[in-house]
Amino acid sequence: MTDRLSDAQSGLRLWGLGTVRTIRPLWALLELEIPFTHEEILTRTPSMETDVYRNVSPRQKIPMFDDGELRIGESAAICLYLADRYRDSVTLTPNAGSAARAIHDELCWFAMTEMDSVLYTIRRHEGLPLVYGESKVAVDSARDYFIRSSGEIERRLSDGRKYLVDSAFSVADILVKSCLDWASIYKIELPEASQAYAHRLSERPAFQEAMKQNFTPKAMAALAGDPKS
Ligand SMILES: N[C@@H](CCC(=O)N[C@@H](CS)C(=O)NCC(=O)O)C(=O)O
Repeated sequence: MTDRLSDAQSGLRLWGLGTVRTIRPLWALLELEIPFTHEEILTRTPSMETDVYRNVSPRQKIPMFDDGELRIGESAAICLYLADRYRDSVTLTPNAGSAARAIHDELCWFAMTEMDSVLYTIRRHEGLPLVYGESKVAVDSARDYFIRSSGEIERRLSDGRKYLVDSAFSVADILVKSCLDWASIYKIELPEASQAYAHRLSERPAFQEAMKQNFTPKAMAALAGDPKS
């Protein structure tokens, strides 16, 4: 990216692409069918190091998101904000205060703290040894822990439901599906209902478009550690 920001058609701007975390808000935006500007910030490349991006994300992380004066990070928080703020024609969260919302939010927290953070242990101690140190013990125990977490998702899906909450696609599905896909990249075998669920969600047009926009050839090269290509 250059220091010149692209012209926003709306006040909505998503910063970052190319990772499991960035696909979450991108997928939510595409489900909601709202226009936004997408800035190509790629992790561990010089695009993270510009003054512009340091100003956007002093903690130097993607994704980040702007809506006018509002600027937030954290992929799950961005998805929840989008779902609550832009729920005119498409609904991605149950109503606040409902039992369905409580279960929904439970699953969102579960995805982030019992799935995402565990997978990030594998990423750090197997995929980024020069930055975080290599640790087979940490990686092996994270893999076991993830298998235990995925058992909880399997239990919830065992009655044959299509989506995790209330027969409707939601942010919880975005977060959990992204973690299941991430686990598959690490060759963690998913139980049967979880596999079928992840496959079903892959058929959503917004997911397929998000995959295309998120995992561009340049982003894939950056992920593989070759930011120059
Ligand atoms: N919990 C954050 C994690 C954000 C995160 O760690 N992003 C990674 C890319 S997936 C990143 O920016 N890494 C750069 C770094 O840690 O230096 C979220 O879900 O948004």
